[in-house]
Amino acid sequence: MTPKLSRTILATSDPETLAAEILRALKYRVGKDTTVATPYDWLTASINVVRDRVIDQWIRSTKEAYDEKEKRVYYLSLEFLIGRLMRDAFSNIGLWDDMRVALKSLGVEIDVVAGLEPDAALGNGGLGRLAACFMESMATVDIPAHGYGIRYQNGMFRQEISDGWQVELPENWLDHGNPWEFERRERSFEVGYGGHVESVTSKDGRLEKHVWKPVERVLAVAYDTPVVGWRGTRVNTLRLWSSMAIDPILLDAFNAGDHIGALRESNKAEALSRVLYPADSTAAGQELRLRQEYFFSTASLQDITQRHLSQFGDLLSLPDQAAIHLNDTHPAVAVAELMRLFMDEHGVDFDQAWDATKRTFAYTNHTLLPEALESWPVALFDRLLPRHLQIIYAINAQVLLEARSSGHFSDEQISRISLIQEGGERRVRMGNLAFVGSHSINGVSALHTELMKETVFADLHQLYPDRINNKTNGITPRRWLIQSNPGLTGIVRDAIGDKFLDDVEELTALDKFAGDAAFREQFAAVKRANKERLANYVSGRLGVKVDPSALFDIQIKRIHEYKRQLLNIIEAVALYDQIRSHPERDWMPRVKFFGGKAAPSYHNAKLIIKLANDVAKVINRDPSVRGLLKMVFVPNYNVSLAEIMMPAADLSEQISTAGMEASGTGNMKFGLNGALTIGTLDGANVEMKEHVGDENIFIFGLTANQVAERRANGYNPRAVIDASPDLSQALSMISTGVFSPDDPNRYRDLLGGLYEGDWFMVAADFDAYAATQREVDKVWSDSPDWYARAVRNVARMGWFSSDRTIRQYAKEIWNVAQ
Ligand code: 26V
Repeated sequence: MTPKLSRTILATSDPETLAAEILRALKYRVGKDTTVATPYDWLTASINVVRDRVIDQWIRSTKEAYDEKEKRVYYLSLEFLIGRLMRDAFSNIGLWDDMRVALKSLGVEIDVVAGLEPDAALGNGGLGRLAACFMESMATVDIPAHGYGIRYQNGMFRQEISDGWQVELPENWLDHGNPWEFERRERSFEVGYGGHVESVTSKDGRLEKHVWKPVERVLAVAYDTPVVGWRGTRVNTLRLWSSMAIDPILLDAFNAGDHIGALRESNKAEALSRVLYPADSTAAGQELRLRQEYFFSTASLQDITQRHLSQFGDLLSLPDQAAIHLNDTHPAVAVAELMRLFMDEHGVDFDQAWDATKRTFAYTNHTLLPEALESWPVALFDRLLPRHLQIIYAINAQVLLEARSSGHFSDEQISRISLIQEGGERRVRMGNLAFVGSHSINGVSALHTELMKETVFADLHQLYPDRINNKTNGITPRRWLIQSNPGLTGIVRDAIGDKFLDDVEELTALDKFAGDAAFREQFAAVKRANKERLANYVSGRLGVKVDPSALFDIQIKRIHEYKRQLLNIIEAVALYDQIRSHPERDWMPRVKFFGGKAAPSYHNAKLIIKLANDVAKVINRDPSVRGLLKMVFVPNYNVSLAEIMMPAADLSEQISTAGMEASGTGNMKFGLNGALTIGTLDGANVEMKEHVGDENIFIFGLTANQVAERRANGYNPRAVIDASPDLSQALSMISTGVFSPDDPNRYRDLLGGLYEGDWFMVAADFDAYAATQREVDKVWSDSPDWYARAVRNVARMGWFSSDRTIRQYAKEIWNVAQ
């Protein structure tokens, strides 16, 4: 056994050498000299210089995994929200500072160049960003891992705000080329759709096997991006598939003069990897989405099985050498596809194939929202993937037999366990398929995991009680602290040394500095500088002036009713009203920031954005507010903007209806950067409270159990609203057009939802929320106390590192060494 790669910083070059290399790259890779080089050219040249070093380590990592026959992890995800890679790679490999000096010597500012790199937004929100943090952590904790996904040409849309409304524009992240990716034409696989299934029988009439004869075929071409772990120790691969017509220009048709017809096939094939579905809470339902799911599932499995076979010669040992992880149900069809490969392509019988399949897959659930649970009409499935449907029926027969023969399940339970939803249009339940095809099913926070056992998967949990387990989410401290908050990183290093850079749980050593006035002052100065940076950003982009000495209160995440941006906005209205009617009180200046995208078809979410902007306009212009309250909706929230906003926050809004946010990960990013949280006992907030301590977090509102109970026992929001003068007043201001004089009825339906049912318990939680906000004001007014709490948050957030999460997956699910 060769020893593991050494864990050393790979900064082997001095700035002069780097400068020379940058010039060489500019000349020979970009083809320019300094007189004509654009900032983009400098970006490409700089990335090329660092990339060379990354590649050396990449090849070593890959070879080592092969030579040592290490078990590999394959993380299948339809989303990887990776953001920019330059700072991440430069910093992890230890070259950021030297590159800064090198570029400076050439008259180039590294921050300007880094700001030009497109933000790779190949994901919607939490699930996609988690996949990106996991990729970085797997490289960091030295696990041989491959991420598999789709190379969308258009990732998440760019959001503009026009007259307060969200407008969606296409984001072309590949316009200037992508120096991080390597096209691997030789790694391309055929993907079939449609057609029929033939049965092959032996001479004596026995069924030998099934052969699927698809009618449509496209090619999946691999594009590889290196994923650099901390200190460059290991470099893993993110392999994204791009679709291509097998015969890009149908030559026959082209030659016959039908040029347009010849290109049609090619356009259709390429449409597969064109766009990311921009909805994260309503199952897409369209055929193209199912095609995408199968496209990347089969390409990845063909790649994995081919790699395994060429190294080990026998497919049945796959579960010993490969752990395949399903990031939500989006790749769940892979369960049926692996069965097909085993049985139809490699002649393995059903029982053996099923056993190996279950030992190979594990599945993470990321949401309990019923509308987000994927299911596909049986008819559609049959038309696109007829052989997979047969296999799903066979799996279902096996599972239902197990359930029935145990004698513990009622007919109703059996129908809930079934992979096929009956009654009305028959549908394939992807959650059930992922569950039965996996040896491990995990939730993403302790609360969410318990709720999974009680709700969506109650019956399957009873049938397979050992499978559900919890893996509380985490975030990578490299991107979310070291890179995005160098100021805080600097003062922490001075205070407690460098150990936390390699093991962020060492941050606990900072705890005692909460009581150190000098440290608190340094901390406040860093926070102030980060707030100034954000203030400059919003003044430059939006022309809104905000005071960096005010409390920065931030809610940034996808816009969704369950996340309750509406609760926050209504509270702002109530506060506005109070400030005006009680000017004599000692109000604490506050800026409320909002950011986030609404799914293009989500009407209420788009209205919430408009409301935030309408309210902001009135409040910000009202002189009687005297600048005590400002509201800003920051457009186009994405990973790069998060890197500016997280370090600038004093207060983090995590106010979802309890029981509905599976985990949240923004909550962790804020905490690690020293914001205090105001939040409900939902998702990972519950565990954050346990880690930071009750005094260092502001918890309010109904618990998940109380929400369930209220819903079950006839909750009457009207009575609640009537009993709260502040809420009634705020709602009447909105509904009488104070903020929408041009269209007083604009918010009638949105607010109507609060009176009729109020599913998300906005009214029920309002008074508790508002009272807690005044509590926040009180603590904020006592600066030493506030910053002591903030420092304790930083000190106690280390556990929420994705390194910890990944180690738990490695040990408890994947059974891989690290
Ligand atoms: C569902 C769908 C339905 C089909 C259309 C495209 C699409 C895309 C995504 C989803 C599921 C989104 C689920 C999700 O993002 N969940 C979030 O996962 C985070 C990481 O575990 C967690 O922190 C958040 O609480 C949870 O909302």
